[in-house]
Amino acid sequence: MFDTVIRGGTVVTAADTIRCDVGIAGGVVTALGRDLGAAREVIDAGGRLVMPGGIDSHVHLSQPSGEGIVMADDFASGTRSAAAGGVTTVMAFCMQESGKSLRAAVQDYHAKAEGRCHVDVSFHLVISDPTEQVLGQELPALVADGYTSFKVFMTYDGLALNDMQILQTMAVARETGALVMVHAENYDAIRFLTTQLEKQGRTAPFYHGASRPIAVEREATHRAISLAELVDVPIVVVHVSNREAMEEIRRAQSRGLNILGETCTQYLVLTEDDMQGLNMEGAKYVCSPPPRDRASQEACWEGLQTGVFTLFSSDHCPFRYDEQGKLAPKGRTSFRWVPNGIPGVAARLPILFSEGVGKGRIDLNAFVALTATNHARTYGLYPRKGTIAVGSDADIAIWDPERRVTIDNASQQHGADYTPYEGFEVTGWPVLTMVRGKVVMREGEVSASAPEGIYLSRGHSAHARPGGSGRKAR
Ligand code: DUC
Ligand code: ZN
Ligand code: ZN
Repeated sequence: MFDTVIRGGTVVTAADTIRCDVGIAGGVVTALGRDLGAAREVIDAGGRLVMPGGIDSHVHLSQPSGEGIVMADDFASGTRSAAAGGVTTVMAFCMQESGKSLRAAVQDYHAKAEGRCHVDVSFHLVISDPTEQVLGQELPALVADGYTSFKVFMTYDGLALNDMQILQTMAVARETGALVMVHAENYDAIRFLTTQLEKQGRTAPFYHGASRPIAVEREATHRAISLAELVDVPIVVVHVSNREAMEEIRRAQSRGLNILGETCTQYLVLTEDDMQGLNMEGAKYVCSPPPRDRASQEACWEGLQTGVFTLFSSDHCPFRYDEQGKLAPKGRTSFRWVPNGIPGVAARLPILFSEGVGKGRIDLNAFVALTATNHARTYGLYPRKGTIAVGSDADIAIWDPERRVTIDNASQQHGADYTPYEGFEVTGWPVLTMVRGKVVMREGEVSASAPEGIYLSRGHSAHARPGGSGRKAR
């Protein structure tokens, strides 16, 4: 007897598209087949797609964001939004604050997440202060404990690491088999351009983009790749926004380097023109790197289609459009102070489905790979997560591929008071989200019962191993 059978749907994985039932017991998939037997609950999926729940490996929740600024989502609201959008696992950044220990940050984040998550969660570590103690003791111990990925920033006051620090951090990743994610923008170039723009009185949010043009991202991407090559480690260049950075990654890959690329929803469907004439309201679109132009959108699609980018994420980093967020008093004096980031964990899958699968840019199997399977492989969760197979967690999203929805803020169910995708029309929508066999969202209603999401300790990335694997296996 199954706990649940999902009957009559089309099951899609990164590899296959098959008409079959899914049998679930004890929170895992126990059978795939035709006319599966009795179950306590039967879910009719006739005419629907049955896909692995989305994994969003790039999400910011409850992150310290500067004086007086509060992130709009904590683990409760952020994971509610994830469930609404067909996502069953989110990987959030656990931010080390300068001068503090990494272990303390991890404990802090567990306290924030514990008992509050509607979907499963895991943490990447953000290394902002790579002291000897952090690199020599804390980080190796944390990797051994299942925190197998960390992010370094090449820009931002209080976060930017210099090249020496990045090399030292990458060396620890090499030794321990962890995966380094890189925010690639040139810090000094941004500071120089920001100062110039301010001198010219160009302080409105619109000028945020001009303070970090494509060359800023391209140069840092090239440098990050070079540093990784020197150390012989794989890296993920995250949130890539344009052709030049994409081609740096492509070139590295064609040279046999193990460089991974990620792009995000905003780089496919937003442009800098969305901020034209908006004055302060342009702050709603301020994120880094900034969305660019139509040609950049095409380049990001090309990256997804050709395998240069294997990860498609939201970079959900939500702030309210009020004085605790985008309109913080300092932020009104210059774009320099506007918190960077936009919400999008619930919009990611419908937008990629509609614009990608619906418009013939990618097929269904690529959709699953880009939104679930590759994230699980890259960050050490596969095959428990990221597929529908016997023995895998029953993390499933059921989609109505024909449903037409105009995205609005209410549909996102996040803590922000706006969505940058307001009015965007999609065809295809997740109608049920299941985490480890439990339905957490049905027809937009996120379950009101106590959240049962758990923390996931992770293994090594499929792309990394202790001792260096900066070159792709031949
Ligand atoms: N980097 C992120 O990864 N998210 C939001 C802002 C940023 O700079
Ligand atoms: Zn970043
Ligand atoms: Zn981010």
